[in-house]
Amino acid sequence: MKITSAEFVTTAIDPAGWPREGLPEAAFLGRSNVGKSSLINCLVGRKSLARTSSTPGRTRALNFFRVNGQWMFADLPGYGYANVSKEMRKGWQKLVEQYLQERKELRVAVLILDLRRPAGDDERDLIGWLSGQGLPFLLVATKADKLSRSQRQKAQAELAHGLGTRPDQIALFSARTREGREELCRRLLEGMGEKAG
Ligand SMILES: Nc1nc2c(ncn2[C@@H]2O[C@H](COP(=O)(O)OP(=O)(O)OP(=O)(O)O)[C@@H](O)[C@H]2O)c(=O)[nH]1
Ligand SMILES: [Mg+2]
Repeated sequence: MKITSAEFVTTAIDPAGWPREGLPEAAFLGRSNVGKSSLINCLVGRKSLARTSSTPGRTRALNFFRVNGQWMFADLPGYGYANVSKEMRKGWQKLVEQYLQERKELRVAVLILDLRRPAGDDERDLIGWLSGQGLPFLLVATKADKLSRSQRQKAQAELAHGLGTRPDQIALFSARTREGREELCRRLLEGMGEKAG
């Protein structure tokens, strides 16, 4: 199964704004500016479906995209951006936690990491929390293009160590070179209950 179409559905600031089409859904989450929107654009083969920005914290609401008329992708706001007030941070956290807890259509979460940055408490907490919820999740380290082959392996091992996972549980990805795209598509669609083919 290939991704052949994708369209923006809606932006939601609370549950009342979530789409009600009942399509199986994948959520993309991770630290602010890690490359969530770029990864979605790369997966669906569109340059600017999900908005990207060099200003961290750009995505402040949930954005939903219908893919192949069959699935929904949710681009979640980034967490952990230092330069915002406590109030704003709480608002984001609430938005994301509520979504992850209450969204019935959610089949799989994609936790996006920066291959060059060690995992922090935010990432460990999130993984612990997703595991606790029993929600399947994929770990993806993006911006792989910024490292050489030998640097990558080391970075992947370090990231895995910091997360308490095996290195091979972290898929390498680059929105710039599209490396890792096919593999992620396959695992993602599998996660949503679609046989890869
Ligand atoms: N070299 C490289 N740059 C990337 C890659 N992915 C994203 N970027 C850059 O990283 C910056 C942030 O990307 P976004 O996709 O907007 O990140 P985001 O996680 O959606 O950010 P927020 O919505 O603000 O949380 C942009 O300048 C992108 O061009 C990648 O794979 N390689
Ligand atoms: Mg974004």
